[in-house]
Amino acid sequence: MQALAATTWRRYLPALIRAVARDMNQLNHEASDGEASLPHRRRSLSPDAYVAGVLAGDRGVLARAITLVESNSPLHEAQAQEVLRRLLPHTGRAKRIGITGVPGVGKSTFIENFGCFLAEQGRKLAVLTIDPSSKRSGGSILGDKTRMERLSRDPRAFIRPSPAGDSLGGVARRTRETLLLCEAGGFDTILVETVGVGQSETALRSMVDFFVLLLLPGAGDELQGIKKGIIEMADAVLINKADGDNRLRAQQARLEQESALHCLQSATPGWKTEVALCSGLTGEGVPETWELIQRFYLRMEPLGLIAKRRQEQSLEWLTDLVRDELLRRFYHDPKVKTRLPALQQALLRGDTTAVRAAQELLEAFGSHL
Ligand SMILES: Nc1nc2c(ncn2[C@@H]2O[C@H](COP(=O)(O)OP(=O)(O)OP(=O)(O)O)[C@@H](O)[C@H]2O)c(=O)[nH]1
Ligand SMILES: [Mg+2]
Repeated sequence: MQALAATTWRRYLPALIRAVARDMNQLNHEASDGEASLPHRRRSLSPDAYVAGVLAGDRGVLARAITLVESNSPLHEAQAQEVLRRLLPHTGRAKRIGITGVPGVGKSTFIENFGCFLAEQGRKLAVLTIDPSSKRSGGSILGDKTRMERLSRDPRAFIRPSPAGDSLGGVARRTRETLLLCEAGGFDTILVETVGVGQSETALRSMVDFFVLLLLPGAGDELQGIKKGIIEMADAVLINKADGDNRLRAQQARLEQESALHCLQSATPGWKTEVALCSGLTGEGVPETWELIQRFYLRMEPLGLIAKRRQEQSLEWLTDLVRDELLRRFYHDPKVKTRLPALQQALLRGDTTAVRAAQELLEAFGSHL
């Protein structure tokens, strides 16, 4: 019996050691990429150390710098802004690509395949998400990573899910800053993904150069929650899952989308939005998607149109930040808070007009500015 146990051990021990080593490796990987799950264990770094580490391509420091920009503490915010300001001269060199589509359209599967293809092409890839509903727990990080298993194990790729517990404005701001940190960290391709069900596509459009909309074949635009506005934002429409029995339906959907696009204004002046077929599952259409994106840059970059778009986006961002902060201050103002319920009631009773009520609130707010 003992001899049997010893033989069994001898046989399985190497496999067991390999499995434990693999898990430890994975844990280390998680710990460095998913820094936010361990925010209190380490001493904080100085701005110099953040800047030097990010520029040296140290992923652990990059992950910690992202955690810093995600922090809500005023002390961290001041530090984060200092780090970002110093890193700004090293940003702007990546291709910024946005990907959207309804839940289940195959975004994660596509990004896994597309990302691995890009890594094989020698590109350094960061994948970010804008998802205001996400819960930053070990579970969700693992969930994202299991859906992009191959990519998350590739040392050339860096995957960072959305911070949780924030408004869309908060998540979008942090994703923008994370994008800049990744560029300073040497990533030359940034994919930002969002679920296309609400306002987050607009936030995404305003931070990327090229915007990809994934559609399902034969699901009908209404079913996919696709509004004209979203199609108008796209630089490429990919009919995904164009494999197996879906092929014919996908070709049909492509024709329909092409004719619909004829009547719409293109998202980027000088670029005709293209419709193509692809399958994130089989990888068909993935190299062609990359060719399409490269063609876009080849056409737009020499004309200065990418730089122009980014400048417009920066100005838009400034306006958004001021508007969001003013709104926040307005609704937190004690005088506004006291008067608002009575004015709302008066408005509903017909005792005042919306314009007068707004004037009174703004006067109350302005009286002690
Ligand atoms: N046949 C086929 N199935 C696919 C393809 N891509 C994804 N799927 C399947 O579709 C389902 C959803 O895929 P995901 O990649 O998780 O979709 P998603 O858009 O990331 O979904 P959310 O994260 O929920 O928004 C999974 O069961 C995939 O296996 C494809 O190209 N072809
Ligand atoms: Mg997904």
